[in-house]
Amino acid sequence: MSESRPKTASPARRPAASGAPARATAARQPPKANPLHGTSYVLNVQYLRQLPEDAEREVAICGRSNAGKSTALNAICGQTKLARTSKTPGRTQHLVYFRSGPGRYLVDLPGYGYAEVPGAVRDHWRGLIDDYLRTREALFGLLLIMDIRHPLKPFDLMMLDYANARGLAAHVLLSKADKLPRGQRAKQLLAVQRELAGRAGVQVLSAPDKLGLDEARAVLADWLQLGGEQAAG
Ligand SMILES: Nc1nc2c(ncn2[C@@H]2O[C@H](COP(=O)(O)OP(=O)(O)OP(=O)(O)O)[C@@H](O)[C@H]2O)c(=O)[nH]1
Ligand SMILES: [Mg+2]
Repeated sequence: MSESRPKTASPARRPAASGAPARATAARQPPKANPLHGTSYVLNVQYLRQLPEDAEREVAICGRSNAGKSTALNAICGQTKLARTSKTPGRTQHLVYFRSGPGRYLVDLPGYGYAEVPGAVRDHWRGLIDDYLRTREALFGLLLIMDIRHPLKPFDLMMLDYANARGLAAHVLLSKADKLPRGQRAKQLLAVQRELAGRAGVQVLSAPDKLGLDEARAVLADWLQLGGEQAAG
């Protein structure tokens, strides 16, 4: 009689051989799962009518131009080329949609406050972002990125006011933390936490130093209701 194991069964899924030493099995444990790891690019939205219709929950990543939004998104998702990053402010020019699970999206917004972009383009972005923030029902929370050296600018405070008024969750990433010595980093974190007084979560983040990534992942996984095991497919 032939063996009944399906042809697709992979060796990795077979139960461990009964005589295998316990320590060898423990050593093969995978690193802590990143619930955002399966995030993939979906589309660039230039007009609200293009927004995905199956969205149940989404998180918008916002902040001033060049604050490190796209870099943070890549680092949090554990990928290098998911969102485009650039030394030139104004790189992200649409609402860029990424899918982290069924009906779950991360949205990379164009940076606000960038003066060099031609007026007509900037007006279009502004209108698009304003309309999106005002009307998008699936929007659950804002991930607000601020350069740790220049936090809490008027636009940032406006976004937080907006999030609080609309009842959206808000979490602040103080980005580029590697640009400050440790002591100043901690001081800046405390100052921003005090200033916001519980209106938003606040943490530091450095993409090159992989600092604060697990903390940010936990917030997003919670907001988007992603389990560690959940696939993006
Ligand atoms: N040292 C350091 N540089 C960073 C970090 N995050 C971003 N940068 C740099 O900052 C610049 C801007 O990063 P982006 O991620 O493109 O910024 P953005 O906010 O998406 O910019 P726009 O889309 O133009 O609004 C790039 O040169 C990045 O390499 C960080 O954690 N540490
Ligand atoms: Mg960007």
